[in-house]
Amino acid sequence: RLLSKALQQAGGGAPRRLYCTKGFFKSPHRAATTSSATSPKFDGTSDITSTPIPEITDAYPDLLTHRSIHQFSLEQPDEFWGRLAKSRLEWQEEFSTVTDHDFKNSHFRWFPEGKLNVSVNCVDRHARRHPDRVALIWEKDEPGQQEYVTYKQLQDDVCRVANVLRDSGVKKGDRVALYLPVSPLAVASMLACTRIGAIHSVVFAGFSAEALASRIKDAGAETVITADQAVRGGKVIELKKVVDEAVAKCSSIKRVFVGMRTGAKVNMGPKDISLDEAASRASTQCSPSVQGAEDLLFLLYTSGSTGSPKGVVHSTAGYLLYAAVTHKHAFDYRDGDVFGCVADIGWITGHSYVVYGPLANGATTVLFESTPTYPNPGRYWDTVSRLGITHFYCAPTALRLLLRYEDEWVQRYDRSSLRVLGSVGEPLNHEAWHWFNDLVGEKRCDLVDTWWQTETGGIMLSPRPSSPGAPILPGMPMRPMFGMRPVLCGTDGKEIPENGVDGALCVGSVWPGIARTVYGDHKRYIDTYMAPYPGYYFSGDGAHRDKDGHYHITGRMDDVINVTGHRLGTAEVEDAITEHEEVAEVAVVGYPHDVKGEGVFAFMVLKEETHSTNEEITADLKKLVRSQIAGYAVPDVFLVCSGLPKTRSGKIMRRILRKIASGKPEELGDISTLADPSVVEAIVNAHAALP
Ligand code: 6R9
Repeated sequence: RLLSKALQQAGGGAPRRLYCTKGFFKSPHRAATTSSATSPKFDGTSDITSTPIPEITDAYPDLLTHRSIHQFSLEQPDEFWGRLAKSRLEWQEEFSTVTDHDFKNSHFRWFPEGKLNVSVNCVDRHARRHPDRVALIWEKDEPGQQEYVTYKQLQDDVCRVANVLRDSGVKKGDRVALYLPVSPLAVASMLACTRIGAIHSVVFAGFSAEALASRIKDAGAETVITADQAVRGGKVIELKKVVDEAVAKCSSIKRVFVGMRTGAKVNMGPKDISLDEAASRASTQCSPSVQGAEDLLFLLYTSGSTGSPKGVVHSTAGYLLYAAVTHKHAFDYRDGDVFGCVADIGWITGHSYVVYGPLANGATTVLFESTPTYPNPGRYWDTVSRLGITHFYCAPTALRLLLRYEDEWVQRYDRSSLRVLGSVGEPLNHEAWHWFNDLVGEKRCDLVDTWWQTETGGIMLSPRPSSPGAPILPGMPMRPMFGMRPVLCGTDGKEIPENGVDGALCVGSVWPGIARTVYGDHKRYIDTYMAPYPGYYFSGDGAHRDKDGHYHITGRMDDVINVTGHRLGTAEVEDAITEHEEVAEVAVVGYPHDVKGEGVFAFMVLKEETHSTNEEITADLKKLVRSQIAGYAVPDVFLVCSGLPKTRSGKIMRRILRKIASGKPEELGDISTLADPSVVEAIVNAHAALP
C-alpha cells in the first residue's frame, strides 16, 4: 500500500506487517442456490421466502416471506427502519423519532435526534472486534500486485488523514473535493472527511480540469485531495496536472493534498502539501466528530436533462443505513464473503457498494483500479480467481464488450468462489444476461440486475431482496427492496394500478437513502424529482410492469443519455460544442450502440463563413468536449447539417433526430408541424451518406 509504504519510509509510522489473508479467504463457499433461468413461470403475486431479518422476525415471527416483510416495511416504516437502525448502526446518541417528513416542502428527515459518526460505523467498530479482518483488497492496475488492508490498518490511516485535515484547518461542514484513483488512499480520504464532519465531493478522476473546477466552485470547496498520478489500463494519467489547471480557475481553494500513487515528481506549489509526509507525522488516534443524523455526508455531482451537473446531497444516518441494508439483502452478503464491485469510487455505485455499504457491514471489499480488458479480456475473471471473490458486481457495458471475445478468456480462470453476480447502470440485455449467467456464473450463481440512481442512495429494485432461490427472470430488476413502493404514472400524472402497462417510474414511499436536496438549489430538487408527479419521487426513467407485476426499465424519459453506464446530459455536450466559434447550432441525442448502450450523436449547423474544413472542426470539437467534460462524452458521430428540425415556436424536435440517428428514417411520423419540413430530408440524406 502506497500510503503505508510512504509512511514507513518517512519513518513516522510504526512498521507494519501486511496482513496475509490466504486463510481468511479460503472460508468454505456455501452451497450455491440454483439459478432460475429455467424455473417455471413465476407468478409475481405468489410469494417467495425471505432469509430471516432477525430484528423483524424476532418481534413479528409471522413475517417470513418477502411480500410480508415488504408490506410491513411500507405499512410500518417507523417500526421497520427504527429496528434496523438501532441494531445495524452504532449510535453516540439514540434517536427518538424515526421519520419526520414535510412533503409540501420536500424535506425528508430520518432519525433526527440521533448522533453518530460514519467512520466509527465503517471502521472502528469492526477494528475493535476483528482488527485483522481484511477491509480492503486493492486490485491494482498491474495484475498480481494486490494489497490487503485490515480494519485496524484502515482505522490508523483514516485517523492520520483526518488529523492532517483537521490540523490544516478543515472544519466540520467544509466541502472537500477528492480527485483520486481507486485506492486505499481514496477510501481513507472519504472516511477521514466523515471522521471530522467534513463533506466530501468525489469527482471521477477521468473528468477534465474544467469539469473539476465547476464542481469545486459549485461546492465552494477550499480543499482538494489528489494524487501525483493515476494508472489505468497501463496508462499514466497526470492527476496533479489536471488539479493544477482546475485550481488555477478556483479562488476558493486554500490547500491541495497530494498523495503518492506512482511516486513521480510533480510540481508542488505554495498551496500543495504532501499527504504522505503530513500523514506520517500524524497520530493514529483521532476523536470522531459527533454528527447529527441529518448532517450532510457527501455531495456527488450527476447529470440532469438541463443545466450543469447538480450536486446530489446525501445525509448521514439514512444513507448509511440504506447502503448497509441493501448491500446485505440485495446480494445476500454473509460474513467471510469477498465483495467485488468493480465500479470507480467516483460514481454512486462506488460510494454505496465499494465503500459505505460493505464497510458498514464489516465486509471485505475489493478496490478495482484497472479496466476489464487490461492486460487482456480475462482480467475480471483472473481477479475473481486470485482474490476468491464471492460477489461480482459490474456494468452491462463491460459485459457487452467482453462477450465479443472467445469464451476461453472466461473459462481459463477458476470461478468456483462466485456465488452472486450483479449488474447496474443500464438495462442488462438478454444476450449479456445469458453470457454472464450461463458462462461466467455457470448457471449456478444468482444474477441480480439492480436498478437505482445517485439520488436513491442504494438499490431500489432487485430480483432477490433477501430471498435465496427466488426465481429470477433475465433482463429485469423485477422486485422492490424494503421500503420502496414502485409506482407507474401515466401522462395524466396519475398512478396506473394495473399490470401489463408502461409508465413513468416513480416511488410512492419515502426511504432512508433518498437524496435530501441539490446542493445550494432546493428548488431544482423539487422541480426535478418532486414536482413532475406530485406526491411521488420521479426517477426520470420509464418502466414496464408485466402481467406478473415485475418491473423492467425501458430507459430515460428525459434528455439524459446513458453512455457506458455514465449519465450524460445532452445539454452539457451541446454547451461545450457551441463554444466553438464556427458552430452556429447543435443538437445532441443518444442512439443505440452495441457496446456502450447508447452512443452520442451530434447534429450541427456551422456558421456561414467558416475558415476550417469540416474535418478540422470535428477534430477541434472532440478536443473541446474532452477538455470541458470527459472522454466518454465525446460524440461518436458529428453530422454537419444545413438546418435542424424545429417547431414553429423554435423548439428543436429531438424525437426526429433520435430516429435519424438510430437509422430509422422510415419511423419519423408526422413532420408537418415543423417550421420547415424540408430540412428533414436534407438531414436524412446527409446521414445516409455517412461512411
Ligand atoms: C446506480 C446508477 C442512474 C440511471 C437510472 C437508469 C440507469 C441504473 C439500471 C438502469 C436499467 C438498471 N440505470 N441501473 N437502467 N436497469 N438495472 O447507475 O446511478 O449513475 O445516477 O444512473 O442509470 O436510467 O436513472 P446513476
